[in-house]
Amino acid sequence: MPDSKIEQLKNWIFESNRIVFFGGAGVSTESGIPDFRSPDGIYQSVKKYPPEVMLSHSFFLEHTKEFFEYYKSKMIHLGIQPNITHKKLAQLETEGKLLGIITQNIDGLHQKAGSKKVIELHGSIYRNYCMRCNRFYELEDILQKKDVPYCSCSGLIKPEVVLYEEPLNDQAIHEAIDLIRQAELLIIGGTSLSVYPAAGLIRYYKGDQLVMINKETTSYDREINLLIKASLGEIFKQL
Ligand code: CNA
Repeated sequence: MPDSKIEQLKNWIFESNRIVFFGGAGVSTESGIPDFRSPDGIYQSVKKYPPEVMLSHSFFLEHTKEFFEYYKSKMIHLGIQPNITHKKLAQLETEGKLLGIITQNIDGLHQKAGSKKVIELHGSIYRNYCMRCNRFYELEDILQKKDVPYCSCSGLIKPEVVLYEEPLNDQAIHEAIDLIRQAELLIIGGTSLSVYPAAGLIRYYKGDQLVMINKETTSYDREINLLIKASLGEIFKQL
């Protein structure tokens, strides 16, 4: 990684107090949570159906037991800790430089690292609701219930995670657009930018300090002002 790229990024971060971070599953791989599309990602481990099917709304309703088996084994990782990227981003917010984080992740690690303004485009494993009476359940409640989790009212409990075929939460979209529009420096990291409409939100950025830190190429690479093809941990430990 050329030093000039790191220096450029450091300068932009030093000069700005309107930084926004837009991230995906690659932010958490260095904490030990596999992403979808890396060579060792979840896509490679699936035999029967791809994640888009297993984690879809119709599969949840029609094959609820199989859905929860898959969901619990692939999407829930206990005892995982934030890594250097989560921590540095939290620190930048504390220093008044970072306006907020927009994440496609559902793992809650940004909040665990101390970040306050986190827009979770795809929800969180930590929030679960009965589909009948709307009662709230913790993640532990879901894990304690064998197979399919049911509420005391006998309604089905659904994780507040945006499944394939489901729309994003309106408020999350509006907050994300608002944040991106305010950004002077937008850092995108650890995302293949292939899941829509989330990926399309970066189109709302109109500045000229668009940074991408990703291990692999994405279809947006040509539009990036500062493209850093590396692991996030390697870069963030130098910031
Ligand atoms: P993705 O499509 O799997 O892409 C991840 C991208 O990150 C790839 O381009 C990788 O090359 C890159 N990458 C992986 N590790 C690193 C690293 N250490 N440093 C830099 N780049 C890295 O994941 P997206 O987030 O783009 O796809 C969106 C899906 C994945 C969302 O709906 C998520 O909910 C879903 N997901 C979330 C989690 C999580 O919450 N931790 C885990 C797995 C999947």
